[in-house]
Amino acid sequence: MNQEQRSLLLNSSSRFLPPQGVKLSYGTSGFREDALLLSSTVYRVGILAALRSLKTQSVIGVMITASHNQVSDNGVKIADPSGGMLSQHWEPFADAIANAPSPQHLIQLIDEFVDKERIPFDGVKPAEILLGRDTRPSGEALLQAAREGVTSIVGAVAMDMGILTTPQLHWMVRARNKGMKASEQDYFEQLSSSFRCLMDLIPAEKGKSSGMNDKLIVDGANGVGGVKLKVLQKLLNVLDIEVRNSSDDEGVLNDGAGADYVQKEKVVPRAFGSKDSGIRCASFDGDADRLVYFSVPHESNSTIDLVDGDKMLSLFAIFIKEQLSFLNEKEDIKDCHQARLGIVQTAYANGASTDYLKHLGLEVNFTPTGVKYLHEKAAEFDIGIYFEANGHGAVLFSESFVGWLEAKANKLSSGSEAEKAVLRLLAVSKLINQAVGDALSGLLLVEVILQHTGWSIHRWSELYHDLPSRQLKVKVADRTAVITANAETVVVSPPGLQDAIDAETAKYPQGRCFVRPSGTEDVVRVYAETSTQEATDTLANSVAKLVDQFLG
Ligand code: NG1
Ligand code: ZN
Repeated sequence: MNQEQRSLLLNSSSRFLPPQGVKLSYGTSGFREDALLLSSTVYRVGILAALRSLKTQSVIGVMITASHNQVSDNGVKIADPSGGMLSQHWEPFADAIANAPSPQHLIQLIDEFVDKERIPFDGVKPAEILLGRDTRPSGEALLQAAREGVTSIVGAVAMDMGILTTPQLHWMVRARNKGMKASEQDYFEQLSSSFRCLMDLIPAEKGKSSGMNDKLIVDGANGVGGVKLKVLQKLLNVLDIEVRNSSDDEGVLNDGAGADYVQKEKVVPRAFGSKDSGIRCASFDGDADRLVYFSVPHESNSTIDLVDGDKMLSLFAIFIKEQLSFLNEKEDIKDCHQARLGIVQTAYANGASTDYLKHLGLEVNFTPTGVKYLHEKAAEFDIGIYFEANGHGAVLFSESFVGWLEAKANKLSSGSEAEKAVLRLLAVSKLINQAVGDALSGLLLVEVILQHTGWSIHRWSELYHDLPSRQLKVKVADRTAVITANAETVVVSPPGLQDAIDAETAKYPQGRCFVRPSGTEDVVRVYAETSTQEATDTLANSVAKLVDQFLG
């Protein structure tokens, strides 16, 4: 770095001093904290984004959001050139600069990293960063901090893309780097045109004959998703959707609403109740990268029948598998046998879903929690479907497979089953956000598949029965003391804890239980599954006590 660059950094970083006594960590999905503590972190992530853009000579994204966390929190994460998460190889640098105690330390770290990574400053394209934020009140000021971080790198340009869902920002970064149209309007048009294409390909005898309740009610978590869904709905003009808990309502972001609440508590979000019984309902999280469906049983006021990410994965897998089978039937396109369909889950996937998917003859893989791991694994297949039980997931198509489909589309006889299957698969590859899990695109795919199969939400929910499960959070002195292995299913440290968990779990038939430190909250999470809800709750509580004894 030259003198001009150094003094620019020194000047601006002295206006963003880090909070005292807080250790920040990039975590499962960026930095998250009380918003009041975050301005120096966000400013520094702005610097990191500009360096990443110089290094990759591509557009980089910075998203200001804390997803499902309470409204007083906020967070920041980076979208890499592909639209995916920041390369894990840069995470230690993110941690180091976020925690640098003074501007001098910060500049020294940057200097060393620039040398180590050979980040080019001269004679290269200047850094270009897209900034987005969700609806949190702290977002605007934090976005300014990010902008100051970006522009403290000489020549770097920051563009404020405004209030967006997290997946929209990731989509824009990916589209920009592919030289495609990348505005918010382009996003909406891609989703709506591929959705329409799938609707037009629904077999005549299916569709409306299902008797499924046509109306869909969506809980927007009082975040950004409900607002954007209303825009999309106007473009589509075919779906009957009522949006509740949209941020222009009275409610507080994620407070008693949203996908995280609905999935973990298994109760209706606010503004829903017995009046909605039997109707198909869905819930977004605060930044609309998660989606779950649910229905309210007739006899219920608050409990729900949850249709989680695992069941969404199963629905998508059935549909994709069916399309691939249409291709395989056709003699002249037998080469499609090589199309590899892979499923990716985490330890939080309900055991019944894994059994069901395996029973369908699908290859099921496991990774640690966190989209970065799931996405990376799914990208190894021609079509990779990944979902977390909490509703974050996507259907990824490899570029070579999309190329193969495009070539086939031109050759197959018009109106044949094989041609329709190819066109459906191509439409899914455009409808589903290829950068990151996206509640808006996921919702459209669910809606069109339900119409395609003629299934109601109840028929869908009956694909298999979830094993009773329970998730608990335990506050401990230092959650980083918990170290896990085997896709987070085994605790390696503190010693003795895993043996104690095993001894407890062995008391229950079909018992499964694991603990891991959260990457987004200051807690250790406990997950338990057995054959009855009562036993599951007892197991989860006993293991939570063990965690407290070992780490409290
Ligand atoms: P942590 O807090 O690391 O468990 C949570 C979710 C993840 C993922 C991230 C990112 C659970 C159990 N964990 O991570 O699956 O979605 O948030 O938002 O739901
Ligand atoms: Zn989210």
